[in-house]
Amino acid sequence: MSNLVFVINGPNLNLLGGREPEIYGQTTLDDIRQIATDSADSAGLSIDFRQSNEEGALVDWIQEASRDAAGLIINGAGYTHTSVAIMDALLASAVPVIEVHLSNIYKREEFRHHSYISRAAQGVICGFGADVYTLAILAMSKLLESDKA
Ligand code: CA2
Repeated sequence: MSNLVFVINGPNLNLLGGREPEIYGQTTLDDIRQIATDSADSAGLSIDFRQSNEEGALVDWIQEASRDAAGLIINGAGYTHTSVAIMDALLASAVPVIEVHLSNIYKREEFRHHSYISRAAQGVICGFGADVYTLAILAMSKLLESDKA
């Protein structure tokens, strides 16, 4: 089985490190890419880290991950709370899915408490800032190890 894990990021996460640092911190998406790459190296995984502001691109990438990768980590950003299309793509996916959010979505506005992605996810990690990506990679490596057994 391949050791490739897709890490897919949704809309506006390209703005990280600029506005709203009180919610999302000062880490940029490029910093997170580096953190995730280092964590994957330590776990013996390789990652393909992507971001798009477009729902259709995210759906295409989920389908690509299902064909080509061993697992998928996703921060759907705003689409988490709205997108049936992303949920359907994830439900059709053959690989394990872990959902991440930088902020604790349950401590925020009511509309952020519902996630379409969670229906298709093995687990959800939120509220620990950029560390959620490291935690998700660790969780994914354990999942993939147990799948091999
Ligand atoms: O906490 C997260 O990771 C979120 O997925 C981030 C989304 C939000 O809609 C979700 O409810 C929770 C928002 C991403 C927008 O990121 C920005 C970063 C800097 C400045 C403005 C937006």
